[in-house]
Amino acid sequence: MIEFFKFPSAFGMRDASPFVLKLETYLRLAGVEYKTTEFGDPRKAPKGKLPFIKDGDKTIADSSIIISYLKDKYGDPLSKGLSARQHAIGHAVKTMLEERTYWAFFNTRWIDEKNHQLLKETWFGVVPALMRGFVFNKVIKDMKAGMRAHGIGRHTNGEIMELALSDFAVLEAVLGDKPYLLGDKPSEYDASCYGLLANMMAKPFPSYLSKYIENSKTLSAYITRVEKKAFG
Ligand SMILES: N[C@@H](CCC(=O)N[C@@H](CS)C(=O)NCC(=O)O)C(=O)O
Repeated sequence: MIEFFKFPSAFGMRDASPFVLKLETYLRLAGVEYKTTEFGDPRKAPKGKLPFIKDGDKTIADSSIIISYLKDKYGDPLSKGLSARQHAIGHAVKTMLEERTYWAFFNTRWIDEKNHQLLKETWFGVVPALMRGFVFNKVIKDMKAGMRAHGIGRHTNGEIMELALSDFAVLEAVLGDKPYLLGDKPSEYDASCYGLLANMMAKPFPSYLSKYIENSKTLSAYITRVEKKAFG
C-alpha cells in the first residue's frame, strides 16, 4: 500500500500544507488506498519538501509528480469523460493557484508578523526553547530571500493582494455555477484548488484571502462541497 508522508496535524487543520492537503484530497477522490506517516522535518524529505510517497521500493516527491505517477500506475478515474480542452482549463487554473496565488498565501501565513508568535510556539514547538527564536528568525529570513529571488518578494503587500484577488476572480469565473471546476464531477484539479483554498481560509490565520473566500458564496460553497466529497 502507498505510504503517504505528511506533516503532523496542527492548527486543527487536515494539513497545514496546501500541497499535502491537495495530495490527500486526490487520493480520496481517486479512491487510491494509502496509509499516512507523519513526518515533522521536511529537510529530511527527498526534495526537502512535503508531500512525498513510498510505493514499494519507489519514493516519489512533489504532489503533481506523485499524481502523474499514480495515474500511470493505478489508472485515472477522475479524468473519465474530460476533453483535452477541459484538461487545459484545469491545468491553467491549477498552475495559477499553485504557482502564483500560493505566494500571497505564503506571504500572509509566514511573512505577516502577526502570525509569528503562534507559528513559533506551535510549528516550531519541537525546537528547544533556547534556540527557537534564532531558528525561527533564520527560517523567516530564508523565506523572504526565497520570495525576493522568485520576484514576488519585490512587490508591496498591496500589490501581492491585488494579484491574488484577480486570481480569485478568475477561479470564480471558471467555476461559475458548476459544482466542480470542470463540471458535475470532481477532477484532479479540484484537489489542487481545495488544498490551496482550505489553507487560505484556515481559522488561525485570518487574512484578506480568508475574508474574500468567506464572502464569496461561490468559493465557500465549493470548498465545503469538495471537502464533503473527499472526506465525507
Ligand atoms: N511543488 C511542491 C511544493 C511542496 C511544498 O512547497 N511543500 C512545503 C509545504 S507547503 C514544504 O514542505 N516546505 C518545507 C520547506 O520548504 O522547508 C509540491 O507540489 O509538492
